[in-house]
Amino acid sequence: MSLHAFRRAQRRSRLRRPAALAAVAAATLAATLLAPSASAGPAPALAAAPDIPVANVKAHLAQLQSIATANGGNRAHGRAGYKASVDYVKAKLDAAGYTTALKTFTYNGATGYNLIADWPGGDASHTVMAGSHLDSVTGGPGINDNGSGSAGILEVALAVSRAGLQPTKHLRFGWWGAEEYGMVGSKNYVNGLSAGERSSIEAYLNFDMIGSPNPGYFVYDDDTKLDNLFKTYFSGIGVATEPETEGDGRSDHAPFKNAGIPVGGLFSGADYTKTSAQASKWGGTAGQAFDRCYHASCDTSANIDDTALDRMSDAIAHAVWTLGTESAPPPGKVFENTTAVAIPDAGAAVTSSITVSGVAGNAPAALQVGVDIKHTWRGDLVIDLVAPDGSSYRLKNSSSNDSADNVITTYTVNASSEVANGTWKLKVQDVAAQDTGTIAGWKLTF
Ligand code: DTR
Ligand code: CA
Ligand code: ZN
Ligand code: ZN
Repeated sequence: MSLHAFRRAQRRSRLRRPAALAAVAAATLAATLLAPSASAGPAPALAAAPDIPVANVKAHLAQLQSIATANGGNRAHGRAGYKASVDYVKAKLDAAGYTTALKTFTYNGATGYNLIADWPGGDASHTVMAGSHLDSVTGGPGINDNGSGSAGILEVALAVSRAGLQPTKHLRFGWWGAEEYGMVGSKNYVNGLSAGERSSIEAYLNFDMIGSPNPGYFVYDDDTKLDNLFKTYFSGIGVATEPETEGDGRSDHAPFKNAGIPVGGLFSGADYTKTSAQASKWGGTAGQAFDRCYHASCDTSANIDDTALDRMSDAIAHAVWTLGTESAPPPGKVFENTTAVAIPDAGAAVTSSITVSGVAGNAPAALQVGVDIKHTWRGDLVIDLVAPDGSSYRLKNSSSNDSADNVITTYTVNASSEVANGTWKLKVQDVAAQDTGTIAGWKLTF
């Protein structure tokens, strides 16, 4: 192996996620699927979200528990219990009037499944999405992790149907496969989105563990608007919350965030220990994990706190109703350049220009800069926005350990001190040897 290839292999191997995966056993019983309940006839859309009956959520969990029990004790990727779980959720949604799609992928020699359900109607260019991973670990039924999130969003989706909700925005729900192996299903979904499909998803809400037996109330802190939406809801019902700060890469919101999509979500805690300060505000047991059965065989339907599951499910409904019925913002003026520009490896900066006209006054304080750069090892890249008067705004610094490919995202720039009309430039420089790429296109939205 040449030094060049060795260096590249070394750089790449440094960040690989160890994935010692058990062989997939095949012997299973066919799970008996319940006849899906007939959804109530359409009712007038409700202004505010309805209460989500926690008994309904627990009934879904009972079904997932039965499926695991009938299939070797788990609902893991590549096992019959996972596919039976998908079939159960899909049947409920089909009966409730959703447009469902089963998207397959392969991981570790086994077929994985993502289930996507679209509620017909709403402006598809403004899509609000809620998702949960449906797979368990191989070592248990995964009722809290993550039957709870899966059942919570399922019941909210069914409540949308029961209400005959006619949202201004398009509602989409997703159940992910193989999260436990590194967000494999959700990464596959996001990577399969076109630039237009990506930019149409204006919020992705993730729910992974929402019924922990010694619960906390954690709100993802990745996006101010979505963060505040949940914090305000919980303070309205007198429940204190804390930011979820365990790290962005811990669940299926990560691929969406990496693609520049605003993300939010809720979490009731896993293997970390509840402090006495947390116990004083939330109840439960200090010095004990939020979920002592995390990734264990005891993560059964008995491993759920009903109050947490109820509150979290109601919060999900509140978010879906609120975001889904917001009036869509007036479309901004978009200027785009889709001429490819090659980026020389470890070479001089290159630019791509957009001439803006017909926009009065200065650029906005939240100028949207959509970037589509195809480039392996994106850590090599430094990216700047250059205003017509030559002022430069740093969008991305280089990084020695960002091994991911491509920069496909939307930056928000406070360009309010710049006159809008004139020629704007996207300036890109590859500052490290070996990997190369191209500016595929970029756009400005005023
Ligand atoms: N990684 C998730 C559980 C998990 C652990 N920390 C967080 C933070 C935010 C969401 C989820 C999690 C799993 O094991 O599925
Ligand atoms: Ca409820
Ligand atoms: Zn897990
Ligand atoms: Zn999980």
